[in-house]
Amino acid sequence: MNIGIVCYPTYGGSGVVATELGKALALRGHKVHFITYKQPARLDFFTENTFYHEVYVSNYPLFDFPPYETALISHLVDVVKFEKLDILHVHYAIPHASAAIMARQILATEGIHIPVITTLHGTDITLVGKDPSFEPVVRYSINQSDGVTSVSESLRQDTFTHIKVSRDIKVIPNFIDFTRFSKQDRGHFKKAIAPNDEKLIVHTSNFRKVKRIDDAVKVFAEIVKVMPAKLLLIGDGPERSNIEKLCRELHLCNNITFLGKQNQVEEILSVCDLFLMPSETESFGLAALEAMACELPVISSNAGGIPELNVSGETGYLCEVGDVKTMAEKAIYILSDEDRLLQFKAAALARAKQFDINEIVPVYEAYYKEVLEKCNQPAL
Ligand code: GMT
Repeated sequence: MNIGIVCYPTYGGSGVVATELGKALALRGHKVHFITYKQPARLDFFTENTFYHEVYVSNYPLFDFPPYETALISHLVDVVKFEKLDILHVHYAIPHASAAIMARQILATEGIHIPVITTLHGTDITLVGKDPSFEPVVRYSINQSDGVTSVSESLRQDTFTHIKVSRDIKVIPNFIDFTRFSKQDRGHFKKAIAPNDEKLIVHTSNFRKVKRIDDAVKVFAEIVKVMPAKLLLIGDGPERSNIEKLCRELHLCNNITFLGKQNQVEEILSVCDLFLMPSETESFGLAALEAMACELPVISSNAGGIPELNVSGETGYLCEVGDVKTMAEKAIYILSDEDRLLQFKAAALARAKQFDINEIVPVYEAYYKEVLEKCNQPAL
């Protein structure tokens, strides 16, 4: 198949899923065209069968807001036509779904029919999408897509509740590539960060309010009262300075390290003992899956789709959003007994294996075929 993928090329989970899916499809022999404004972060080396088309938005003094969506639509029309794409798969509804629908309409006037699949990732529904300034366009473009997937059952239900769409949505969960995410021997690194064999707690995110990183720091503040421990914070974003301030106020600067954005996050996860995800809302929790693949138990909130991944009492614990006290108690329970910790680590890995990329990518492939057949296009 000749597949067009539209996504955010940055570090966000939706861009990661889109890029890893595209790379996996390319390895399975499909031609995959990424159409974005910047080279996707994880498209970091040449892979056979992958192509990158940059969307350029020309600047004109009249534009206070450069019209990215219009430029994207024009580029989609161009790429679909000249690369003879069979299907367009857009990740994150805003503005990718409406752009693809508009491109499909333009192409139809030229007798070219391109099916559009929209994958919903989370905040495109739960935070941004339901905002009245976006909601009518989001609903229209979801309803008009030829196929729609969501990354969890929880997000599927949220889409019905918040956006009131009237169509079927297929759940295809996030996935993990074990050739990259698995526990690696990084003893020297562990020694450097935790010279006195401190327990290593880790959190990775894009440092947005929705991640409740202050809760992660407060949970850690309780842990460090009862055992030697360090907290590694990976990622960057608007909340970083607030969190740094909180660490200073709690006199925890010597125990907390801000590592910023990291490309080889699996190397760091490999030396850690526990992952924290106290998010306000989380459609799936890809960062937790990456941690579990590296054998980390997860203390998380029970928001959104996290319970579809983290099994409370087995792979970690689910707690109410904001319940720092219980999160800390459960973390200490897991960390204070070495055998128990090993048991949770093994269970986390076993659960992660249920989301192996090799199991999930064929589900996307089958869905492409189903949508192509529904649109009366030959499934190639
Ligand atoms: O908020 C983020 O972490 C980024 C966001 C995105 O769309 O880039 O992530 C969402 O998509 C991921 C991949 O499907 C999910 O695993 C995350 O749970 C989801 N984030 C939220 O729902 C807050």
